[in-house]
Amino acid sequence: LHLDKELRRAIQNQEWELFYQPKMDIATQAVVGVEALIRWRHPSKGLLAPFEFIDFAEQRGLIVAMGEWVIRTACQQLKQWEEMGFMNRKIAVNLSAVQLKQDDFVEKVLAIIAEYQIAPRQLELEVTETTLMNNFQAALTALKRLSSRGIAISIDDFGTGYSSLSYLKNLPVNSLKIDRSFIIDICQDENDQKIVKMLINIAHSMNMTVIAEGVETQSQFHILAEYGCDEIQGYLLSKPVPAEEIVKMFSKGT
Ligand code: G
Ligand code: G
Ligand code: MN
Ligand code: NA
Repeated sequence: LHLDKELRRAIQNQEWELFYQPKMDIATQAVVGVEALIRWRHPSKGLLAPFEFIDFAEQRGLIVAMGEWVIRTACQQLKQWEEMGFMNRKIAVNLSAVQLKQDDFVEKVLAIIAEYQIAPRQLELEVTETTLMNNFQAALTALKRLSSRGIAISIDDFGTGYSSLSYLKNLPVNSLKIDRSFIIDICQDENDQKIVKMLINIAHSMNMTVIAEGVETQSQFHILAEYGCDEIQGYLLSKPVPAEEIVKMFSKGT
């Protein structure tokens, strides 16, 4: 009950901040985009991570307003980066199943990118297999419409949910994010090596790009480069940081 009241106040006062974690293109070694990760700047408890409030916000439906704020703020940020000379960067936002089920979700996203004049390809929506399973038909319909307008769709935490391969077959997916549980031991574990190679091959054969999550070491980076992985994300590059820190990682004109 307490958290409910606090979250409603947080929505009123917009006590949110977006942190960003860079994604690097392996071939060019340029930071090509970021994943937006929400934080709650709580007036007395300090900066709260998503695990402390996302599930609750979903249960109460508050995730809808919060999620719209995330998409709007991400688009504002893209505009701001362009004004600073950093063109064509991409921001990925995480979606909740509750958002995808809203009848007006697609219209809202399209209205926001039109308002900020964002090229649809600059906005990427990350959905997990669990999110998709929650209401597959609604998710499929919404994602197909967004994809047909050019917005990029990626499957987050790939390989940890159910029926992963049927999602690839039926959904308009642009990229797969390989879950960090397959990356953590990739230098030693032959099974992880085989799985990651297989995922990269199947994704490429279906014209999808592959992002490895949770890359923490140079050795992991090298093995992923050797396998032909497209992008990496993880502490090797940076933990999630405020927007000002990300700008230092961009290079102009690329
Ligand atoms: O660093 P981190 O603790 O931020 O992220 C934890 C989890 O919170 C991630 O798995 C991510 O999917 C989720 N998350 C972060 N930001 C958002 C958001 O804006 N919306 C939703 N639905 N989930 C988010
Ligand atoms: O959306 P997703 O579930 O992938 O959320 C990303 C989460 O993973 C965030 O909580 C982020 O802080 C965390 N994370 C990002 N990079 C790394 C990493 O290299 N190692 C570990 N252990 N966690 C990471
Ligand atoms: Mn994610
Ligand atoms: Na993830």
